[in-house]
Amino acid sequence: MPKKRKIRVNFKKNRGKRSRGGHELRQAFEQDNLDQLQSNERVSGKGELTRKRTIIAVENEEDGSEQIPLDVDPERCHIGRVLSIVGSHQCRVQGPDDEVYVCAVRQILRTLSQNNRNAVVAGDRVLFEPAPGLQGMIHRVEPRTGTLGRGSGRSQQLIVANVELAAIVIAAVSPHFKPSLVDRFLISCEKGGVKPLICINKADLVDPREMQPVIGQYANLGYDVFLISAETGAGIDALRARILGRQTVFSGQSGVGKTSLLNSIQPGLGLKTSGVSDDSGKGRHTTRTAVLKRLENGGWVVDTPGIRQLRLWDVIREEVEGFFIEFRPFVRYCRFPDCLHDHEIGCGIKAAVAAGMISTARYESYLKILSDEDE
Ligand SMILES: Nc1nc2c(ncn2[C@@H]2O[C@H](COP(=O)(O)OP(=O)(O)OP(=O)(O)O)[C@@H](O)[C@H]2O)c(=O)[nH]1
Ligand SMILES: [Mg+2]
Ligand SMILES: [Zn+2]
Repeated sequence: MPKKRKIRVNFKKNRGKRSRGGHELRQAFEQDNLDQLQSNERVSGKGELTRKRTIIAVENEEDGSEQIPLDVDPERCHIGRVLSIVGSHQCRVQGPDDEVYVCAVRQILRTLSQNNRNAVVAGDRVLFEPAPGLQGMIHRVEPRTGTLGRGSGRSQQLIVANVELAAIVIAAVSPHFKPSLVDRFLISCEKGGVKPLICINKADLVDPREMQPVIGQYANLGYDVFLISAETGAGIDALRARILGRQTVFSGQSGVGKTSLLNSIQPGLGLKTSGVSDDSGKGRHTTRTAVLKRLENGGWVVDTPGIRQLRLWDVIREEVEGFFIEFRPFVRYCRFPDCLHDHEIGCGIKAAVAAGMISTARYESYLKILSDEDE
């Protein structure tokens, strides 16, 4: 039996305000709410008029998301894909007619999401009601699969939804490669049900042999590794073939060349790029929001803003070892069943590191994640 939850929501708090666009749809929508309001107004004990209505949300058993009844005729709606979020209240949605609609989000969807920022995210499939002038209103967000998220304050922030692959991009030279950032990405991918690909860009700036230890480390763990150059095009064909017909998010530090890679994979995307600033060796945060682009031979790619650090969400200390697959055979040699492989004596993991059977870089990265420390 799907779980049901009654939600009391405030009735259109902003009802009195003039909507900026003021288009017909919004007016019709507000009129509907006014009609329902008559039967929902109550005087509370304090003598104030409270305007609330009860909505029954039904939980989706698969992903725990909640669905609420539509108060619009589904015939008037279309299914679209969220290309990007614009400001705090709107998004660009590609409709079935390939037009791009600037849509607002129904207030109840914001109320439902624990974190308003996740009410609608890039990559979402949504039911929206189009309005004149390529505008629209989003009434429902379809259940999400394949998400990439991070901790932000006291909640999770979803970077993108409905992707199958995540290209974790690092640079062979600058900006400096942070192993624990990559390992955090790998964990976030596993939690979100996304398959990671490791992309080492700027291969033109190094002797490929120098990259062998990093390539070997991730390849041995079973991950696909690509040594590529957006500049010369080396390795791009193989990466393009791998993501053909798939939904792939490109993520990593600022300045590693995510956007350059996408322009190289599909010349003509024309996404904006810029250099790494000399003084700090850091990127310039050229890409500001996640943007979906359709590949001409099938599939979608998502360019995302560079991130400095990735706080994991919903991972407790005891769980971290489970994401380091190469630790598994050695855990049973730990003296204490609850060993965190940190300061404990008689630790099978530390013995394996000392014997060269687990890479020191991965073990150090494990310790950093365990103590929630950055690079
Ligand atoms: N030598 C070399 N430079 C590259 C390569 N790929 C990208 N660059 C340069 O690296 C700089 C940053 O590239 P971007 O594509 O803007 O990096 P980004 O990862 O999208 O950065 P953000 O949008 O800030 O997150 C630019 O100056 C690019 O020209 C490459 O393969 N080789
Ligand atoms: Mg970029
Ligand atoms: Zn141990």
